[in-house]
Formats: sequence, C-alpha cells, structure tokens
Amino acid sequence: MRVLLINPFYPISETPSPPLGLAFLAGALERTGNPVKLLDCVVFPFSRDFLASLMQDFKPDLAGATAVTMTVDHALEVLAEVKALDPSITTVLGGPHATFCATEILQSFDQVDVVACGEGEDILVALTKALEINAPWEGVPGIAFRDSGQITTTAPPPLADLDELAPPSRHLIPLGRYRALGMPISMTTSRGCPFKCIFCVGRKMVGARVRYRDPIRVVDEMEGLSALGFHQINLADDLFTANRAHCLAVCNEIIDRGLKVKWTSFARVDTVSRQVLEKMRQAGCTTVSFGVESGSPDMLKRIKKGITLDQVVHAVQLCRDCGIDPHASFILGLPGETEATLAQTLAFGERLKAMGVSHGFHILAPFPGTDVRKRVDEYDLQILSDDWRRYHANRAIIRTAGVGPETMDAIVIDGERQFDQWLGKIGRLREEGQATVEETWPLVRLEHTVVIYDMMMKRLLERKGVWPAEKSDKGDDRPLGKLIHRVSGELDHPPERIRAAIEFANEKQYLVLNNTDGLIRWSWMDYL
Ligand code: B12
Ligand code: SF4
Repeated sequence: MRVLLINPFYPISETPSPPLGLAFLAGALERTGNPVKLLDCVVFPFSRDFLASLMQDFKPDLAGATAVTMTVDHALEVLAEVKALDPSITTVLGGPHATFCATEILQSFDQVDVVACGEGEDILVALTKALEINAPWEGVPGIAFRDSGQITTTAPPPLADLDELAPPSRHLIPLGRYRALGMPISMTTSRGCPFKCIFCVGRKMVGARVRYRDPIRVVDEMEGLSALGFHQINLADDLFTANRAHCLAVCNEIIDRGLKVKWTSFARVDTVSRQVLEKMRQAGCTTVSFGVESGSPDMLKRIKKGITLDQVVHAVQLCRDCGIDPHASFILGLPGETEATLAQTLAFGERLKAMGVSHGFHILAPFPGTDVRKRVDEYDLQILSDDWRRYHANRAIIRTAGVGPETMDAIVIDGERQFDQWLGKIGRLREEGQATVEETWPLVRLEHTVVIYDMMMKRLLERKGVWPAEKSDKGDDRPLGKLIHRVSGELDHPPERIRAAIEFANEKQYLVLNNTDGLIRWSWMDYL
C-alpha cells in the first residue's frame, strides 16, 4: 500500500517541531514494506495543484492526516481535496483531536473514511494489511468507521513496546526547512504519564503506565539529530522526569559518550531533585518547563494537579542552583477561577520572576477528551466556542462564574506586549551600537526566521530563484546578489533585513545552489 501522510498547517508563531508522530507512523509503514510520502503543510504552502501533482507522481492508496484540535479544520480540508482528486483513496484521520471526536467526525465529514484512536503505529499497519487483502475493517484495532449507516468502533490495540517500534522515518520530513527556520527538533524517551490533571489529554492518548525506551537507543537517536545540525533537542515525553532511574540512565549515557548536545524537557515540580537536575545539566539540559498552572492552592487541588506552591519554589530554585533555566507555564480560566485567584497567579508569577524564572500564560482550551470538557456541567465553566480554530489557548474561549474572557485576554496580551517591548529594547540597543552580538542574537534570529518563512510560504525560490545562467553569474557571490535582488520586491521587509537573512541561510548551507545545464537554480536544503 502506498501511503500519503499529511501534516496540516499551523503557524510558525507556535514554534512547530518536525512532525514526530507522523515520522513514527512512517517508520512502522516502511518497515512493513509500504512506500510512504509526507506532505508537510507547516513548511510548504498548501495548494490543490501541489497536492494533485504529488498524488499523480506518488499514486497513494491511503492518505492519513494528523491533527490537534486547532489544526483539525485544515486536516479536513486537505482530506476533502484528496477525496475530490481521487475518491478511491481510503482516508484516515488520527491524533489527539480525532481520537476523542471519532463519532462526530465520521457523522459530519464524508471525506474521512476511518478515524484512528490513540497510538497509531499498529493501527495503520493493520489497516494497510486489511486493505491489501480486502478484509473487513472490524479486524483492525483502534479505529472507528461508517458501516451501513452506523458507526463501528473496534477495541484499541495493546500499547506498544517502545523498543519494538521502528525508528521514526525522519528522512521523509523536510528537516532542512525546520532547521533553516531555527525550530527545535523533538524526540521521545518515554510515553505515558501517571497523573490526572483535568485539562490534559496527553495522558489519555498514551496511557497512565509510563513506558520507557532503552537509554542507549535514546542517545543513539540524539547523536544522530545533533549530527544533522539540530542544536536544540526537545524531549517531547509527557513527563521526562517521571522515573528517576530512567532519567539518570539517559543522562549518564550522554555524559559517558561525551556528547555535546543541548536539550530541554517537560517536568513536574514534584519529580525533580538536586541530584537529577545536576545530572541533567551535566548532560546538556538547558531548560526545564514546569506546568505550574495556578498560583492558587485551592485551584491546584481542584484541577488535580497534585503539587504545592512550596514545591514550585523549591524546584525552580534547585534549577537555578544547578544552572538550568526553569520555565513556568500557567493556565488561566481553569474551573473556579475568580479575580482573586487570578491575582494570586499574577503575584506568584511575579515572585518567580524575581527569582529569575521566566513564565508564560495560556488560557484554558477545553479540548475534547479532557475531564474539564466532559464534566463541564459540574464545574462553574462555560464553553463559549466550538470553533476548533480558536482552540490555540492564546485567547479565551471560556468564562468562569468569576471571570470573563476579556480579563483573561488582557493578561495574555500584556505578556505579548512585554515580549515585544523586550525585542524593541534589543533593537534600540543595536541601533545605538550598545549591544553585543550575543545580546542581539534572539532578535536577529527571529528576523531571519520571518524572512526565511515568508520565502518558503511564497515559494520564492521556486518562482524567483531559477534563471538562465549568464556571464555575470560567475564569481562566488554573484548569484546570491542576484537572488536577493530578485526576491526583495516580493517581500514586505526592509532590504537590509532580507539581505542579512539570505546571506545567513547561504552561509549555513540552508540554501543550495545548482548551476547545471545553463540554469541557475536555488532551492532549500529540504532533506538531510
Ligand atoms: C511535545 C508536544 C508539543 C511540542 C511539539 C509538537 C510537535 N508537533 O511535535 C510543542 C511544544 C511545539 C507543542 C505545541 C503544541 N501543542 Co503540544 N504536545 C506535545 C506532547 C507533550 C507530545 C507530542 C508528541 O510528540 N508525542 C509523541 C508522538 C509520537 O505522538 P503523537 O504526535 O501524538 O502521534 C501519535 C498518535 O497521536 C497517533 N497519530 C497521530 N497522528 C496520526 C495520524 C494518523 C493517520 C494515525 C493513524 C495516527 C496518528 O499515532 C502517533 C504515533 O503513535 C503532547 C502530549 C501527548 N502525549 O500527546 C502535547 C499535545 C499534543 N499538545 C497539545 C497542544 C494543545 C499544543 C498546542 C496547540 C499548544 C499551543 N497553544 O501552542 C501546540 C500545537 C502544535 C501542533 N500542531 O502539534 C495538546 C493537544 C490537545 C488537542 N486536542 O489539541 C496535547 C495533547 C497536550 C495537552 N494539552 O493535552 N506540543
Ligand atoms: S499535565 Fe502533565 S502531569 Fe498532568 S496529566 Fe498531563 S502530562 Fe501528566
């Protein structure tokens, strides 16, 4: 079976990582002999023509899209185009949104034939086998599908043994584009989380029992990613620090190999200790993100977070002592939120800031599958929108008895303004010549990213980066100067910013120059 996997669009401002779930699915499919292609709408602009030519070349039998709640509309649009182009293709939707909305999706969207619930490796392989021999879909585990006007759901497969899984097929992902954009790459060392926070679906996707990968294989993978030029690896485990022995084993393996790699991870404040953090620092960990959620002890109990504010203060102080940057994230608008609890959260955020801890605010998005959505009537919570595109957690789509959406939005907007002010300050210092290269780098990298992203999404290299070679193109930097000139008119950025970004991309070899058969052709280094 030829399988097309689809990563739907979501904005660069959300710091996208290369799609790890799809890479795992592709690995499982390739291992069982199924050719796979990946359409990545995060770093390529989607168009029907682009899809049509991809489908004409590849001729898929099966198309599978992934989605979180905020990206499901785009995933459905792409699947509708797939079906319109070739109705004989079987379509599947999977990921954390579809898993908990299978019936609604199958009832409303004809372009979806199958919904895959939970971890997809075994499901997708079983589905390809069933399609190959025309077997009934009842035998495929973990799916929902329409069957004579009814929706049939099959029992989930056993949770995978992580060391038995095929390695993620990252060669199918345009990693070069993510690297050019400066995005971190993610990998996992475990799956699962034993805790029961009422706003989270992560645990429900991957189970409460944490499964671990062999630390040797984990570090092999890290080594491979670092060799590809990814200097920041994000450990996407739900809870990397869930098990002290596993965490130490991974760190020791990195240290023993002398691997110099920087990485970040998620953790709970009650699962870190000085010994673990010191080891993590020694092994290259630069930042740990803690879900603190609220500065109100009552709220923390209500949302079943199971941590105390004292534990938060202790954990972030330990991080600071060990040389790791702690980051604390809060969720506004959880059940029971009032002006008073918001004030507690803001005050606690300020307290952390005074300790040198960065923090950020999201607003509760009650995702399908969460307890908070399922039992909304038991909480003082009103869900204001079922427009899934608004489930990005940056603006309020809920109100509690005590707080309206405007109040919560104002807090997040203030945080965004502070970030802009910080960038503005760096910009001013740069103009006055009073900032070092290191100090201006966050702003400069952001400027490069924005230009490079616009060039990718406007297909500027494809449209403007190809021309018949002339005498004037000879010499090392001639074609680069011409490229800058040719694309500048299409970009809404100051000329010096465009030049700096393109020179940077060229120097880092994110750009590739091909000069054969009398044609100059610039392209992005797509595959690594
Ligand atoms: C690491 C992580 C991130 C990272 C990297 C994300 C990435 N794209 O790689 C960052 C920090 C960038 C991030 C951002 C966001 N995240 Co996040 N993230 C996670 C986390 C902790 C792990 C994801 C992961 O890599 N898992 C490992 C891979 C292997 O699993 P997977 O991607 O889920 O894929 C498997 C299955 O889902 C399934 N599957 C997936 N797609 C398909 C498709 C088909 C056809 C099939 C058959 C099966 C299938 O099979 C895959 C292999 O087993 C999860 C928690 C969790 N456990 O799900 C939250 C989670 C996915 N994130 C979540 C959210 C909300 C977001 C953001 C919207 C947050 C924000 N406001 O910015 C953005 C959106 C990004 C996006 N479009 O994915 C929610 C999603 C809930 C929802 N219903 O929307 C989760 C579940 C956490 C939560 N709050 O409960 N995230
Ligand atoms: S928020 Fe974190 S600790 Fe809580 S259930 Fe989800 S993954 Fe586990």
